[in-house]
Amino acid sequence: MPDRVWRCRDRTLALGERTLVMGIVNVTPDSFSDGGRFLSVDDAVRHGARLVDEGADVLDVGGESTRPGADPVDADEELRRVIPVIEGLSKASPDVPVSVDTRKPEVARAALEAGARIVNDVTAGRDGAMFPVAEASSAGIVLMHMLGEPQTMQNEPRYEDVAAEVHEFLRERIEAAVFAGIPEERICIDPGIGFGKNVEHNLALLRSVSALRPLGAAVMVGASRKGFIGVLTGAEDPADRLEGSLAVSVLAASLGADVVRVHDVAATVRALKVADAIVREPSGA
Ligand code: PMM
Repeated sequence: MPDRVWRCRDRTLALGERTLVMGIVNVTPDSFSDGGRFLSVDDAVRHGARLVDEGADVLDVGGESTRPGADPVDADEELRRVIPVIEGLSKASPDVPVSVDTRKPEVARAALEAGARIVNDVTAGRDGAMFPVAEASSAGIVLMHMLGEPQTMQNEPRYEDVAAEVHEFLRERIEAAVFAGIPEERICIDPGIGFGKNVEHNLALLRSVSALRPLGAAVMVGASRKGFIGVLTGAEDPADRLEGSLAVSVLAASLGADVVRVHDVAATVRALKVADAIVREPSGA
């Protein structure tokens, strides 16, 4: 038996045995690293199915870019982008939980009706209607830290102690979700790498991933192809940030992350097979 689980409607993901991989399916014209590549429904569903073949444990479908400076998208447009893709993926890969990356409760509700099993909310339930939607459907929920709004979050973000402040925020959001009736076993927390953070903030948060574990929820890290990797490696094109992204996934695994959210699933799964073999205790040992 796994020591902990993440419950997402009728699916229970075992935690602690190996690091789970959430594959990214962005259906946006402007996402920072793969925006515009998967705009047709068929293409997006094919891409998601390929990520499943490559070993993705979860697929995350997003229709609103949250890259720094991105303009908000209205609910109708977001629904038009994500619902057919979620329906297609739920049919093509019924065993793999689909997550909807949205901060709008009405989009989350429709996505859950279309077959999604997880709500990935980059605002951690800032809209008060989000928790009731997740509660009513027994969906899994990801609560992520973001400082401010995507349009302005990278304008000189400031913290006294970034790790302490982000951890306290996530602790408070878990408490709020539990108060709204969502059991801890359905919650995953995420420090929100790149969301209102400079390079030093991101590095401090990554160093302190293990401190998130005692909060009780599953822990996710999403750093794939992000800007700080470009700064550290000189890779301006996000597609050239694979090695840096793998370094983060491997270190996140060794620091106790349960899930990594990535674009490059095949390479990440291979890297994690080795990392997990080193850092995870074999069961029964
Ligand atoms: N990053 C992005 C979007 N959604 N969700 C979670 N939980 N964690 C993240 O780090 C995160 C996210 C932005 O990256 P993308 O544009 O490549 O999807």
